[in-house]
Amino acid sequence: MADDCIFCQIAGGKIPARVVFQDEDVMVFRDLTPKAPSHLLVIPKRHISSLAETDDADSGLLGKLLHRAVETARQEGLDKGFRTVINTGPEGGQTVGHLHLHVIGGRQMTWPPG
Ligand code: DGP
Repeated sequence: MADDCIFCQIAGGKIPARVVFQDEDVMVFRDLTPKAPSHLLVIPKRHISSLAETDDADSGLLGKLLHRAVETARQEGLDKGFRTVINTGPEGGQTVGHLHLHVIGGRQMTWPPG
């Protein structure tokens, strides 16, 4: 847990969020500033600052996060499709320094995202 990390604080129940799923390793909650009708964030409860900070030992956890993204999309009824995004580092557009996977859907997505 990183004391100054907003997602660690959400994972620890210290600040509120609209949580839709959690188990011992993973939490899913609604994005504060949704970019589509469904916009959720899948995070590891353990502090990992970005995808670039993961290694082989994290393979199981990364698989769990991806699987949870699929389950989240199912729960949201995104049967026509959805987008998963992991922004990494400043040039990747990452603004919160705790690994998170966006699950976005409920409208037509365009490519490239900009
Ligand atoms: P990124 O740019 O990939 O680092 O996305 C960070 C996302 O986190 C952004 O879409 C807004 C969301 N966010 C930031 N602060 C909070 C918060 O306090 N609560 C929730 N639910 N979402 C947040």
